[in-house]
Formats: sequence, C-alpha cells, structure tokens
Amino acid sequence: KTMCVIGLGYIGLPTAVTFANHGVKVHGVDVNPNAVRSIQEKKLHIEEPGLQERLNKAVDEGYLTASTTPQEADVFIISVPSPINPDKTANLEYVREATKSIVPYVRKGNLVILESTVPPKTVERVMIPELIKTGLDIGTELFVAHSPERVIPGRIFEELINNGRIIGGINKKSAEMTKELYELFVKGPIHLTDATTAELVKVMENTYRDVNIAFANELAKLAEEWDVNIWEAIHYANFHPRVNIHFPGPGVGGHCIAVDPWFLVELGGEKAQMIHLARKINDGMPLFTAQKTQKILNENKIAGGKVAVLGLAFKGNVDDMRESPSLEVIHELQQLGLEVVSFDPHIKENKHPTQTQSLEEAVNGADILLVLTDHKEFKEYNPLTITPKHKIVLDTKNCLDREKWKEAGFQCHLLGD
Ligand code: SAJ
Repeated sequence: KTMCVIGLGYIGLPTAVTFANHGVKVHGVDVNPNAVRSIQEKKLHIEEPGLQERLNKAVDEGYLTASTTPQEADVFIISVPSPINPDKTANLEYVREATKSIVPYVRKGNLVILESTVPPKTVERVMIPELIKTGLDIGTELFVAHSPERVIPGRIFEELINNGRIIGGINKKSAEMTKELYELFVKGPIHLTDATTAELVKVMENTYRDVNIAFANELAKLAEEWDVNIWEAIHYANFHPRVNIHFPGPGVGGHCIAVDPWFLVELGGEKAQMIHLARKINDGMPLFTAQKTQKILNENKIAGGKVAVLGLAFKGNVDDMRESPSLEVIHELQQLGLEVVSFDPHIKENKHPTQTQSLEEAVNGADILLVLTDHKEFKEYNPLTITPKHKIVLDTKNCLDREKWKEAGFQCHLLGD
C-alpha cells in the first residue's frame, strides 16, 4: 500500500511515521518547507517521546519521504489544523485547501481519510464538494471516511496503538476500508459508524472534558469561600464509582479542548448554553489566577511585587505553548502592574519576553512563585535550594509536595483552598 499524509504536525507526523514503521510507503506533505526539510534531515520540529527513533527508522528504511506537494497513492490522510477564528467560528480553510490539493492525484479506488477534528458535517459540506471534482463516483469509486485521532501529546505512540478508534464512513465500504488500514497497528477496539456521528463523537469527547474542568474550576472558587481544599475534596468525591470530576487550573490550553466546544456553540447557538458557559468559565481562569496572586501579595503586605511564573507550556511535560493559559496569566499579571519573569525547562529558546534560562534567574528577587504547569521537573525541585525574596508559592496545579515546601519555610497556596 502507498499513502500520502497531508499535514506533518503533532498528529500527522506521528501517524505517518507509524504507518511507515508498519510497512506502508508513506509520502508526507506539508505546506511549510521547513517542516519538510527537517523530516528529510530527520530533525524534529516537535518534542514527543519515541518520535525520533521511529522517524529515523522510517526514513532510513526508505518508507517515509516528504515534500511540499502530494503524489498519487492508494490512501490519503488529511491531518491539518482546524482552528477557530478570533470570533470563535471554525476555520475550515486548511481542511478545504488540503482536500483541493489532493484532487489532481486521486484515482479510482482510492480512500481519503480525514483525521483532523472538525465540526459535525464537515466531511459532507466541505470535503465532498471538492472531491466530486475528481469526476469519480463518491462511495463506489472514491471512498471517504473520518477517523479522528484521540491521542494525547506526550503519550502519542502509546495511545495511537492502544486507544480505541471511532471511524465514520460516508458509507459502509469506506468505513470498512479505513478500519482494515488502521488495524495494521491499532490494538484497541475500532468502532464503525457514519462520518457525521464520528465528527460529533470526537468533538463531544473534548467538550466533556472542557465542561468537567469548568465544573472543577467553579468548585475551586466556591471552596475558597469556605477554606476547603478542593483538591482533597475532589480526590474523595472521585472514590465514588460513578464520579470523575476533573481538576481546576489556571485555564484550559491546547488546540483541542479549548477549541472544539466552540464548534458546537457555533452550530448550536442558543441550544449550546452549558457548553458556552463552560468555555467562558475556563477562559476566565487566567484573570482569576492573576487576581488571586495579587490578593496573596496584598495579604503579605507586598506592594508592587515580582512574580516568578513556573511553566509556559499549556500542560505538563510538553514543549507546546500555543494557546497556553500561562500567556494569558502573564498578561493579566502585567495589567495589574506586577513584574513578571518566567521559566520553563521544556521551552528551550527565547519564546516569550519574560522568559529566563534558569530557575535561579527566575526566582532571584521574586516575591511569589506561581506554578502554572505541572512539569515533572517542578515536582522534583528541592525547595531548600530555592531562595526567592519572599518564600511564597501559589501552586495552581497542586503538583508540588506541599509538606516539603512548608518545611522549607514556604507559605503554600493552591487554586481552591
Ligand atoms: N486541564 C485542567 N484540568 C484537568 C485536566 C486538564 O485544567 O483536570 C487542562 C490542562 O492543563 C490543559 C488543558 O486542560 O491546559 C487540556 O489538556 P488535556 O491533557 O486535557 O488535553 P489535550 O488538549 O492535550 O488532548 C485532548 C485529549 N482529549 C481528551 O482527553 C478527551 C486527547 O485525547 C485528544 O486527542 C486531543 O485533546 C485532541 O487532539 O483533540
């Protein structure tokens, strides 16, 4: 089998590499010539455990090539961004352009698979009208399916193989062909349905998480009123066999959970009230976090104040700071007139104006440490060696060993306590 993967980002590249490692001749395509070059040279432009070895193998054995233009293949996989516009409407232009780009290369009997997460009806309304231009009969001569990825950055390869998949075809044959393909490496159960159901399922999963996190954030705000530690409370509530409350935090980042619910808000309008409210609650957390930081400084009678932000990435142990709540928190802190420096062991070069290159540099002269990301490095810090001006820490992810930090003389605060 031959395959053409359009879009070599966080999902497209690991997917291309995995198929290549399983004997499929894969041609990767990206509009960004730098991404293409780095793959040809086996240099990674993204951080993901296990990716480097797998990429080396795929390229060295001749199973993975890359360029900026598609070529003929048995299967086409589209894995391009589906972000939201500033007005929170879905931007499906990448999906449309990627589909257009393959039209000249698609032949009778081919299979086109969309991996990107999209609003329900995108295959039908955006892709099919382009694919019709091949002149092939959709469903008998050209097969189309949605097979959304469900992997979590940081554990992509483990999850690509072990997670179940939901595959939605424009007809049964399309779904079955797609299933047969993924069975090359997927060990989890594969469920077949229609394309629109698969689109909705994927968006629902991320929306479930967003709404649940909004609930946790609201509980955190309430718990503060009563001096209850919400982390402890959620921990106990989750012992109930039918309860699974997520955890509060300084906001919801990434390009999935904070984005996909907007697809449902756009399509659902007035009917999507709870989903919309959850988005607003989570988007309000950076301001809440900044205000709480200010409040702690006030209580300690520290005027002005220097905040050392620990963590720029949108979540622990990843190097991705796009859509990170940390950026918003820093902005809000600066709006409050506070001085901010930041440090993140996973964000290597100078990617943010507040960024310092070492922990020592960041905490030097700081009045408060503000932990925004649960990186493993932060958990391993020995607080005895950390000497800011004032020993105060606000741990928004509850990731530090509180007792140890208290013993080291730190005044410890949580989001929701
Ligand atoms: N977060 C909280 N509280 C929690 C859990 C997460 O505030 O209890 C925050 C994180 O700090 C982060 C954000 O939410 O800022 C999102 O992180 P995440 O780890 O929940 O999710 P992503 O965006 O890395 O990946 C999600 C996953 N979806 C689900 O778990 C339902 C993944 O399986 C999807 O493949 C991915 O979105 C995607 O691409 O759609």
